[in-house]
Amino acid sequence: MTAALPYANGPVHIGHLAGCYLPADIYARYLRANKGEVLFVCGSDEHGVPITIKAKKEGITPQQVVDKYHEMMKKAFHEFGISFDIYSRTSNKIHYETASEFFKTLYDKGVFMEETTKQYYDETAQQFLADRYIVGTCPVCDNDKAYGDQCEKCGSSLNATDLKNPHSTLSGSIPILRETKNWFLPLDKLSSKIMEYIESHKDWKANVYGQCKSWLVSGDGLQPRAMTRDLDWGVPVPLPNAQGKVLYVWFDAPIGYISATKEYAQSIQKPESWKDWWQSNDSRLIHFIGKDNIVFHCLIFPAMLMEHGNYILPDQVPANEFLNLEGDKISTSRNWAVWLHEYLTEFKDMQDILRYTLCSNLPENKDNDFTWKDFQAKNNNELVAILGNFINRTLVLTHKYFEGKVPEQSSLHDIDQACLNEIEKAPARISESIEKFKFREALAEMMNLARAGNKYLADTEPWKLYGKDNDRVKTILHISLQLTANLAILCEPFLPFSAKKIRQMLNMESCHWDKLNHCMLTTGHQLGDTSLLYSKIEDSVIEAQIIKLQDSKKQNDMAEAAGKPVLPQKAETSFEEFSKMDIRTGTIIEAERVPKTDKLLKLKVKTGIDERTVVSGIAEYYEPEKIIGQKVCMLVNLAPRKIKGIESKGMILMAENERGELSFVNVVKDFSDGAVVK
Ligand code: B3M
Ligand code: ZN
Repeated sequence: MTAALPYANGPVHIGHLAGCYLPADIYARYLRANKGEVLFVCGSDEHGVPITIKAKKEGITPQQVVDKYHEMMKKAFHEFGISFDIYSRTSNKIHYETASEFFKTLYDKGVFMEETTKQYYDETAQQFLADRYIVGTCPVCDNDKAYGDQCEKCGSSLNATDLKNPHSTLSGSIPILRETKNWFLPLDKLSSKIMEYIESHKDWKANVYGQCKSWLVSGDGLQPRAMTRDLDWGVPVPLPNAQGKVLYVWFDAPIGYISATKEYAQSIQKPESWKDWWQSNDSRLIHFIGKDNIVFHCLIFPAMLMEHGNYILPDQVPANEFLNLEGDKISTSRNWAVWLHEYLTEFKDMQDILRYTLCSNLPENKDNDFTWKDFQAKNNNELVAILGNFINRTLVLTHKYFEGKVPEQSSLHDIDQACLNEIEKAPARISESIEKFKFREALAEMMNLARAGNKYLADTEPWKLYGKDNDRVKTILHISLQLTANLAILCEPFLPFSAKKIRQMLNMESCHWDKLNHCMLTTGHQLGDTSLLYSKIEDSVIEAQIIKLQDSKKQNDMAEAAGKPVLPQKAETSFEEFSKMDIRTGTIIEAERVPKTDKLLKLKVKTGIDERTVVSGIAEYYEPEKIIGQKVCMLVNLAPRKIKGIESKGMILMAENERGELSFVNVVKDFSDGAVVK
């Protein structure tokens, strides 16, 4: 199992977690508890233009950038309980060797086309502009911030020369084309093989399979793609006469999965055992990624593996869509994110609450939203009120009545039997969902078991029976404890920190899911000490986070406005043209919203000439009640227009700033209506 290697150019945020690391971790933990043999690898992606751009921005070397962020990400993942068997990095010696060897093998087999082509070159910066060094308009979707290798909006994989209006991100200048030699993977020729491979994976998630198919068949189909770059940061091309050239980051990065496995194999003193994972037919390769990485994992990497010949191919690629934050796209550059390392310090020992909120909102089939209010609600209404409440009541009552020893079960009522049935059915239900990569559904099934427990206690009310029917109390708590024991195991993939705590409170070991049943704890078993699993999150905590986000939005808007040039002057006009405009001062005397619109107000204005109706698009900035009596300037001889069925005669003049905010324009002296503006 792999999770996408994150670029070591910034810290991890919740979008990354929801995109692939959390689902991958749930799956890995599930497999370990069920199937036994799993290796979960990841590491930092330390090459490519994102790293060198960051280095330039921070005024440090690329190596310093990757050293900093590699350590930071590794630590944050670990503290969040992402259970990689190894977290490696692509600047490792073993990775250089593996990637070079892989390239050489393809080269020796004659897979590459060696071609001299024209590539963009920045004359100011004196370098070729690979990938993210160049931005322009996507030929597919018209996004004007597409990169030289990919459009992040529509997901198309691009060559820099496909972009319209290309310009250099280094100097802003318009690049020129200059000849250079590179090695291309002829995806066009491999297209039918790739198609056959994709066709054999109709079991993939619809979003993944659909994207792959559309790339294969739309437009001109797959095109040859350069696997080398004219750059000085990366794995050097292992050929003579290739000075100043490195492997394309998307060539070397997926090979990073293989080198990470090698590093792991060495660390357990079985250096050859990496082959058991990568070159053996009884192994299964699963890539967890975000949707922007689909093309590389489903088409290009498999093509590389096929052409190499000695590797198994990805069997599943459960890619997720994107997670938004408070309704807005998460953005590193705009600091619109919840950063994992910050969360971990601000919410000490609360990893599972974030894991729970993210898991229940995973963007499995479509983009989804994270909000702090929802985070609070998930904690207070679900973790505290259901899971925590059930377990706490069960344990506290057992300590209170039976000195913390599992009481014995006697004859069963229907309600007990129903509860035992729920316990029996839960593992299969959860497994089934996890195996289909439906983690939200799986989490809901796990919580349904806790809900069943909560309801069982509420219905049987053992606290009312104590002293009257102690056998009954014993049976009820016996069953509740068995349910708790099952939850301790079943919640582990989702909530590993809670699972550990529950096991400690129950004083029990972990076990495989096939050992689960309703007799996990023997009668008389001594429980450990009890403490609360979760506590309520107060409004003030959530408000502080929302304010933090709003602050970063304000800072961004200000920075954006400061950096935004004012609109250039319009083309020349004549006094004669201008004189045709009859602009007068006036006063708003009535104002109301135009029904079913967000922007429009219907105004009545005294113009000095008459009183007339004007429809004005200012409702986002002015409330109708507050503008009665407002002095305005108005173009009175504009041809009347019908807007939403209302005849509008004239136009109120407004000033608009760089953020699109509107302000009235009026005359500073107290002139009466009808004064001419000229
Ligand atoms: N580093 C892209 C990303 O972080 C890339 C993934 C590599 S996986 C082999 O989105
Ligand atoms: Zn696009």
